[in-house]
Amino acid sequence: MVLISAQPYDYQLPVKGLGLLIIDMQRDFLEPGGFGEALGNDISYLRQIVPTVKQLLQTFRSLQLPIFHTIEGHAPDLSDCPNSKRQRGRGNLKIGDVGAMGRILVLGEPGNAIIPELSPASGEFVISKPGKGAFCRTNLEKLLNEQGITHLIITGVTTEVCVQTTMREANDRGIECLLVEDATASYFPDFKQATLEMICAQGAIIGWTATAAEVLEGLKTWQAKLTFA
Ligand code: TIU
Repeated sequence: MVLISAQPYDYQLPVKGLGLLIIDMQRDFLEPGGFGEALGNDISYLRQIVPTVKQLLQTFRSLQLPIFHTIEGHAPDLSDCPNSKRQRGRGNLKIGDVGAMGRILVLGEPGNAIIPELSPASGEFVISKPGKGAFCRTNLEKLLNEQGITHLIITGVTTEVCVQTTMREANDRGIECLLVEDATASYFPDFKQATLEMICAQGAIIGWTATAAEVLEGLKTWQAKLTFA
């Protein structure tokens, strides 16, 4: 049995069925002129996690484990964007308006791309999603089933919006989820902290949290066990 030292108690790694989920590390949220900034947010908090997410991405690649990237975005005709979502924020720029990186939160626009540091490699899955949760109107559930995924290590932005919503959706589908504390970020540090605490409260009601170092340590042991099994 291989364990990751985690909150609220150790997370057990499976022999098979582990995947990495990277949520919405796209220019819209992390770069100036995108949706995040249009909503009045300070994007600098989000940039801080990039090296840590990259380290996890490279580790999962080296272990040849499945990797899933999500992108929040809408069809160019906005047919998948509820008017309620479009009207929120009351910023200068709404979803679909032309911003510094093309149309805000529209699929295929320059701002909708995953940041270059974390660009998906061939063989990795990219799921575009119209909602905050990655299971809403996507094929993610089918894809995870096809890949035999039972356990997800989760990273990305923002902690209390798309990450938490997705983790709750995954948990309800029976997936054992661990959110990496220093590989997720919010525009609001207090919201991030509260999210980490509420996820693992009540004996891991939604799942586990651990640092990237704890996850990497667990994966090292996991690899060694499999190699010599
Ligand atoms: N605004 C905000 O905090 N987040 C989003 O709109 N989407 C995601 O969290 N990806």
